[in-house]
Amino acid sequence: MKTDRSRELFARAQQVIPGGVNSPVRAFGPVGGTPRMIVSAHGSQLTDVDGNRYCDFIGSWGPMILGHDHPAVRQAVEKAVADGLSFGAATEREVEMAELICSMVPSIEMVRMVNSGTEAVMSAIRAARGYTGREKILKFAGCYHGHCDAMLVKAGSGVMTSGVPDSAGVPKGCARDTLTAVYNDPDSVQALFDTYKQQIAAVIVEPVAANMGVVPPKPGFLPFLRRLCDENGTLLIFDEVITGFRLGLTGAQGYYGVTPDLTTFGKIIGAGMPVGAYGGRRDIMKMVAPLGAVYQAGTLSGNPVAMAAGLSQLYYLRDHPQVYRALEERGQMLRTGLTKAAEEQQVPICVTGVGSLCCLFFTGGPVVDYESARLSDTGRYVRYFRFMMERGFYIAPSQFEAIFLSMAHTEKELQGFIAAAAGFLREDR
Ligand code: KE4
Repeated sequence: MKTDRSRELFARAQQVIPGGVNSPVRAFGPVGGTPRMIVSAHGSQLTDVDGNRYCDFIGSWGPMILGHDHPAVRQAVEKAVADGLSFGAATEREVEMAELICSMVPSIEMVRMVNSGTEAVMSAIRAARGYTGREKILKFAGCYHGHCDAMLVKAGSGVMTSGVPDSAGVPKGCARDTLTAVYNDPDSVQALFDTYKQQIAAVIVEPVAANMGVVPPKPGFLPFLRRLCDENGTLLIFDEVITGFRLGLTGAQGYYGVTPDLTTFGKIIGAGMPVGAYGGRRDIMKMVAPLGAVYQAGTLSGNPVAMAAGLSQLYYLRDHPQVYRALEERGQMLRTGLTKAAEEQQVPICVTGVGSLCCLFFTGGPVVDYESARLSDTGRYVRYFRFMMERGFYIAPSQFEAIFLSMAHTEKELQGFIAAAAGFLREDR
């Protein structure tokens, strides 16, 4: 595959952008090779600067649930652009977006628009701390909630101790207030609550973990978190930046029937434009400025063009709920096909997923948390990535990400993916 132009552009990029990218995962670090410079995307197809075409199984990391360049989204954005890009003032579309989210997700009584998932998480954590007057936040190893300081923290020497920074530049003082438990392990959560009784402002969790590969919650895990938070006056935050409006109109909270106190959104609600949001119980959200004492602001929050994009996608999903059955069928087809291919080749892989989220772990599994996910053969994943890329399948350049399916993926494309993956499993002995 010719990648001269991508290589040339990436070399230039590395002179003026850290790592040559504006988000680390795009640099192809774990897999090596030349990151593709993409010039356009339509439906399920990406085209790079060298004219190579790919079937896209990343979908901009989640926003493109309807596929790229969906007519409803494009028309809405073109119309909005004609009226101006940003006013720095309140607009009708923001009211419409807030009313639509509140109407679609029962737990959301009030919502604030921001510009990214990170900003949504950072703000939700601040609101939780402001509301409870407590400072500790409990998260789970392997879950990713964006790059605010409080979330770039890993478990200390022992899981029972306070956190330590997981990035340079994160103050120890900040890390100390972030506790880390084991996903799908109620005992690890109970132990931290026993130790830090009444000090924990919130538990934040990806209701389906999709940043350590895809790891669904074990039955009872989410209800356990809900019960434990209620017993301790702790708030439960569902980070639905990925699962929100992907697992259904009511996201993972509807899919699993567990109601959080706050929810963070991103990705799908912007349809590819920079949008995040956090919302939930009115008594908590009333703490947020200018109504309350928790400060949070943003020049481009609720941007009119971004709202037009997000509104068009959410209206489409609301008015075409059959989309979710179709997405579930696509996910099932892929998971069944990959599992069958592995069984035929007698290769130990663990296929996971929920709805249109899928993951192929190169380990026999089961994969239930970060530790078991890390048993995957990442060397084999690198070979798989290169094999699939060469054949025009654009997948995550890391074992610890997800496959994001869309309404634009055809059965033929899914069967082609399965056949290519089966070819890899056959060849890579
Ligand atoms: P952003 O700040 O990247 O919009 O959202 C952060 C975030 C928050 N919560 C969850 C559950 C997320 O998955 C994310 C971001 N997801 C990654 C994909 N694993 C974004 C890709 C990237 O970092 O470039």
